[in-house]
Amino acid sequence: MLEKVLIANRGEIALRILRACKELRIKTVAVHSKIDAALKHVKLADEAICIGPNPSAQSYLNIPAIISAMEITNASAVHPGYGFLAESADFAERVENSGFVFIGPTANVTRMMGDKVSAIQAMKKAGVPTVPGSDGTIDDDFEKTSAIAEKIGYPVIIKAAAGGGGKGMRVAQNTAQLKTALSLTSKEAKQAFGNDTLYIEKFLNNPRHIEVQILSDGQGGVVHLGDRDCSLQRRHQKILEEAPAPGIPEELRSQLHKKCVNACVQIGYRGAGTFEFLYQDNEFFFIEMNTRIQVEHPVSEMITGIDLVKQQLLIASGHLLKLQQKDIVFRGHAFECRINAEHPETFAPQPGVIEAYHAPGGNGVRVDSHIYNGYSVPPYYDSLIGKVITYGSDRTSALARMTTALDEMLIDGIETNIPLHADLVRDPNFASGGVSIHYLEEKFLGN
Ligand code: MV4
Repeated sequence: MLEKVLIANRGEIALRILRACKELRIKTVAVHSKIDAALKHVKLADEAICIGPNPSAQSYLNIPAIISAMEITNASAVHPGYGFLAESADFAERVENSGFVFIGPTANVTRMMGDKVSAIQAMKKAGVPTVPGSDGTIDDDFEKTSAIAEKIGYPVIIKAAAGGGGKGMRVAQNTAQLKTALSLTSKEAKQAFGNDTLYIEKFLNNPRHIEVQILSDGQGGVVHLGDRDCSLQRRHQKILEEAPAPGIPEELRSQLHKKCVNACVQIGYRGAGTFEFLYQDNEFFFIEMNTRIQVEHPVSEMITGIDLVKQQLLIASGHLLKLQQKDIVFRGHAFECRINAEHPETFAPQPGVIEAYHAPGGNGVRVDSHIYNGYSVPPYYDSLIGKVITYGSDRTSALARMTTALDEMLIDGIETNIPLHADLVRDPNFASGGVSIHYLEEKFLGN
């Protein structure tokens, strides 16, 4: 077993990782920015080191500072959580070259998935269904690109190979739009990622966002933990997730899960990972793979009883997966509401002191949060301050529990998006299940 893990993150996920380490009797090192000295996991960790000033670029993204902290504390491994350095192949490489374990896939696999074009090509080769598209990158020969777009059929979407998560994409309805879209997206990609490589896909106008969770030991053992529906989002920020994805024919789902498992064997995937798909007209289309633990992982934990972070630690320790697919039983339904320190209507971030906090509870209610009475939400980082997760034997009872939990939760001193969630869980369209990625934004236009 790993002896000592450095947690290269903050907030609720740092606390989540700390808890998993404690259960496995692994020693912990917290690293934090100046303002984050009062974080709950910092106080609970065996050791804590301040790695820099408040801006992430100088602390949570500061690779030399993190590696120095590993050397000073004699940590054996680093858990990157999500965000920050979680999907940095350069970070993974420098960790491993310094003789430490990176809790995640190999740097090469992370690099391959970071380039969306190579990710799609690997998946296509492994038998995972992809979006009809340019089948590789496009060059600056407009006639050639235009012919590709005609063949795919308009509308098409132009995407940056280095993009993902919504940055660097543009839709074109016809040849004229294609020309402008190409030059704008290329400039944007160069600016944002230092890489202007582009590719084209058929644009799906009203899909759902469904993802498949896998665990792979990198030694041939792979299982899936089913799917999640993450369609409720605003400006590429997920708001509310659930597992399993409702209303999908069972045969389609199980075929997809198997394809993801096979792909993990083929690419030599190691760790927890997520295959992201768009789902429209009863078809799945792979778009990206996430090589990290995700914010919404608890909904998959709730319906399988598997602790994904503990599994990550076991895999990183070199253990073969003890889990076999036949032993994973899917039971019930789970929802997760992301609680953000932001104004419920304007979405403006709301840093400040939490004057009072009452967490919800009861049967089937889980709260993953680092906040406490008197905690001050700093203005420097993501506005996520916690997650409310509810479980029920079916979708209706899990949703009823979420409604009760949200009504019970109290956060005073700052505005949060709890009222938004309280409204959403009562939305009849959401209650019937299977709304598209555009639903939330459209609902707000109507308000
Ligand atoms: C698409 C698409 C429609 N058609 N690709 C947005 C983020 C990136 N992960 C991929 N994205 C999309 N790709 C094709 N071919 C629509 C989106 C999209 C989206 C996808 C998932 C979740 C939310 C979204 C919001 C807007 C657009």
